[in-house]
Amino acid sequence: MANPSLYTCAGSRGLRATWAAEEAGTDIDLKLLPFPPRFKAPEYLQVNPLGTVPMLIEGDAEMTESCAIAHYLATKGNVEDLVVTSGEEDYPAYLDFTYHADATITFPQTVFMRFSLFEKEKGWGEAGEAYAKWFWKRLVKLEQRLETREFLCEDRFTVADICCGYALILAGRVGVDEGIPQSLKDYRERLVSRDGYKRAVARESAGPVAI
Ligand SMILES: N[C@@H](CCC(=O)N[C@@H](CS)C(=O)NCC(=O)O)C(=O)O
Repeated sequence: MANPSLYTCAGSRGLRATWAAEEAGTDIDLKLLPFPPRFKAPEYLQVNPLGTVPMLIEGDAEMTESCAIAHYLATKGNVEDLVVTSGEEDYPAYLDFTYHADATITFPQTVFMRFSLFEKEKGWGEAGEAYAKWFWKRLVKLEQRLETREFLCEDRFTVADICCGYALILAGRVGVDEGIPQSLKDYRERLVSRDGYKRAVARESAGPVAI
């Protein structure tokens, strides 16, 4: 069977997927698009009517959620312990943090980005700042979990770290770092120092940048 195709924009939430593939040693065909693809590569709407990235296609399978794609690609490689399975103690926490990453943490960040960066000429800057504050408040769960741990689950690096870690990485890139506790900045440092992360960034840097 052909490699899965991953459509993404460099630095976007698709980095979760590229990173998971690199950590797992999963072969993918990386298809880099300019951001935002709905305007700069409108033909992409034929592939994904949502216009969002990332999107993974493998045979008849189509996926458009970055955290689900990261989990999927992590299970297709040659590294066994990147996901937590149902027999393990931290399985509920693994699922929870993997979903938490986009639904609860990245969501207010993206509203900040829209209001304060992409469409600031509309006068929405103040609302954007409020979303940045909301994002910082929502980091409390990660902060408490990592008080006694190096990684989120099972004392090892997993896709839950990739998914939540990406939100912290994005925060640094878009200028909402000031409300991030030092312990989470240290955690982020541990994540970005991984070879798998560096390889993923290098691979994506061959294409257009998302933010
Ligand atoms: N929940 C989805 C969100 C996907 C999403 O909104 N991606 C952004 C980029 S990070 C996007 O494609 N924005 C451009 C647009 O909506 O036109 C995920 O985690 O993959």
